[in-house]
Amino acid sequence: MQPSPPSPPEPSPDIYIALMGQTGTGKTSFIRDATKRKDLKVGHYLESCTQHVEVIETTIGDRTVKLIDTPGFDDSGRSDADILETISDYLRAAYTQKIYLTGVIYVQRITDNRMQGSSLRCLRLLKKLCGPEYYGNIVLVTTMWDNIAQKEGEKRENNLRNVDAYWGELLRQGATFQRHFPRGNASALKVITHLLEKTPAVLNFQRELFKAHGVIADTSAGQVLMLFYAKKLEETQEKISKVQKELEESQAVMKKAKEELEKSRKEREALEEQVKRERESLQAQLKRERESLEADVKKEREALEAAMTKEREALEAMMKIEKEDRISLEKKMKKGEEEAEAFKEEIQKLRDEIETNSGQVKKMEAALEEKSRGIKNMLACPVQ
Ligand SMILES: Nc1nc2c(ncn2[C@@H]2O[C@H](COP(=O)(O)OP(=O)(O)OP(=O)(O)O)[C@@H](O)[C@H]2O)c(=O)[nH]1
Ligand SMILES: [Mg+2]
Repeated sequence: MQPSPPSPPEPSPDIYIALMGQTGTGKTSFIRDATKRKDLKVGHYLESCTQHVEVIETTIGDRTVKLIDTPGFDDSGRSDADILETISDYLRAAYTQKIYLTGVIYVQRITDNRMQGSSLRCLRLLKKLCGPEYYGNIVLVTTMWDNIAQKEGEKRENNLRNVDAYWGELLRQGATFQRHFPRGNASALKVITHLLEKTPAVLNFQRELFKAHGVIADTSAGQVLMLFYAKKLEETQEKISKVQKELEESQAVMKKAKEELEKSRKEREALEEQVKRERESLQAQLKRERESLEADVKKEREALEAAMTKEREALEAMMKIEKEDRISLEKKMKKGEEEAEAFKEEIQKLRDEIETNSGQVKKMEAALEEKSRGIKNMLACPVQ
């Protein structure tokens, strides 16, 4: 059943102050500084830390202050719609329990050198969540001053103050800003003390949510996100169409490549078949040639062997004849030698005879000489 709208604010004795902003801006750290509670978990590096709405109670003077820590927007692991839903659950419950926020502390890093889409969206959400009537209850707190040169920080702060879409409009309609610097209890308490003066009020979002029967999309904060998601959807759809077109183009390219692949596969198969056939025919031809060559070789070897046998036999016959010839020659030579020896002896004998004969001839010549001389002498002497 829809709860009846709460009657005009009856300030609860406790002070409720919500901290909002992007993830990692230092909301929980601010509460730690304000309450000196070291047990509160803060994030490390870029990871988001606070996941649920958490209420941390502290006492300032004689007042009980309940600081509402909220999960930061622009969380890489959760959508802004999811975060808004988490915050809206708390705000709805608070509204039905007649709990009104005395203030909203919007935390922002001074080190963010430009207001990107997410920072702007977050500021837009803040405006829609609070509504212009509530701007006076907002404090814009900047953190991380220890991470920036003073001059650069001041430049950025001025830029935030002077641009309507940033802080300009909020400041003109009652919001204030403060540096959380030097970082610590004093600076945090200064912000909270400032808000203690404020009158608790219903947020625009709580009112709208009540009217919209809890449908966030029907609230102006919801609309900010709807617009963002619609734009994102449009961008995504554009990307999808682009990708779709690229996909179709690459599908066409792939189809063509597939056809060409199929064609070359068929060509390769035909070629392989042809190669196979040629190889088989070549192998058969080779086999035939080898067999014929082997037969030729066999034939030639046999013929050669036969010729060799024949030649060997002829040689052997020749050698036999030669041997016989040699033996006969040797015999003849021996006989010749013997005959020569006998001839030699004959000659010697004849020589001896000649010698003997020549001696006798000489003697006969000498006797003849003697005789001739006697004759001559007889002839020469006058006959008396
Ligand atoms: N140097 C510096 N670091 C800070 C400052 N404030 C916060 N931090 C660091 O910033 C990181 C994030 O701080 P958190 O307090 O967890 O931020 P958060 O806004 O609660 O983040 P979510 O819970 O994710 O939304 C932590 O490591 C803090 O120590 C500051 O003023 N200066
Ligand atoms: Mg936190």
